[in-house]
Amino acid sequence: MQLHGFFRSSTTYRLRIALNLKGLAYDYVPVNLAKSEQKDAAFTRRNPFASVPLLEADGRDRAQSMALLEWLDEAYPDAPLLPPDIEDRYTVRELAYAIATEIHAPNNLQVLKYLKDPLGHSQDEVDVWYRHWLARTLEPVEARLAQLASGDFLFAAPGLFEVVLLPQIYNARRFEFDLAPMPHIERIEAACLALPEFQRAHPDNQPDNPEKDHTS
Ligand SMILES: N[C@@H](CCC(=O)N[C@@H](CS)C(=O)NCC(=O)O)C(=O)O
Repeated sequence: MQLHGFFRSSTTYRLRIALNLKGLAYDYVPVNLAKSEQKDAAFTRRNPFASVPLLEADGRDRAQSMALLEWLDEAYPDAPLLPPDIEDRYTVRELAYAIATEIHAPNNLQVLKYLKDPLGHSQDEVDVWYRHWLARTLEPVEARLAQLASGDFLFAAPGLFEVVLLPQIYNARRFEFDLAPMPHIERIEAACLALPEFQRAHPDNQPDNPEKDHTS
């Protein structure tokens, strides 16, 4: 398998965690979003959405991270990303898709760029926008977790929810979003970051991160 992605892309980060949790080996092919390589013709021929991640698997190019995560779970059912009970699967999807569609969608790179040019907003205004959409959905996610979760993860093992949550929390910290009032989210974050599958997937540990210590 080949995963085409960018170290800081939260949607690529989702795929790295899921592949690690499932124990699936992959080659990592960097696509430099800072140089707009996702818009190169050679890339858009393979992924017309001009975004990462792109996963080449079983001779087919696949895009769109949520569809990819669901496909991975069906194609490689070991270490499932969804729990066995239908109601628990519903809960995982409720929270994971809320984050994917109501935080990531308004906060993705092309939206943030559009706010600046052509709409003319300053970086400070863009940061306010970013934190607004984080709060708008992390608050109800935290409220749900207060009703449902008391352990290290939403259910017995980390799965689709944690795969989608952790990259958004990484971004929240980059944008100096205050997570202190969200103890359930912080508890799950800490438990995930203690696991090697999450550590290997972290943006700090990717070969295309310019700040990575390549001597270690
Ligand atoms: N819905 C897509 C969104 C993918 C996406 O927006 N990826 C970002 C990086 S996190 C990207 O490639 N952006 C390219 C751009 O903004 O031009 C998915 O879940 O895969």
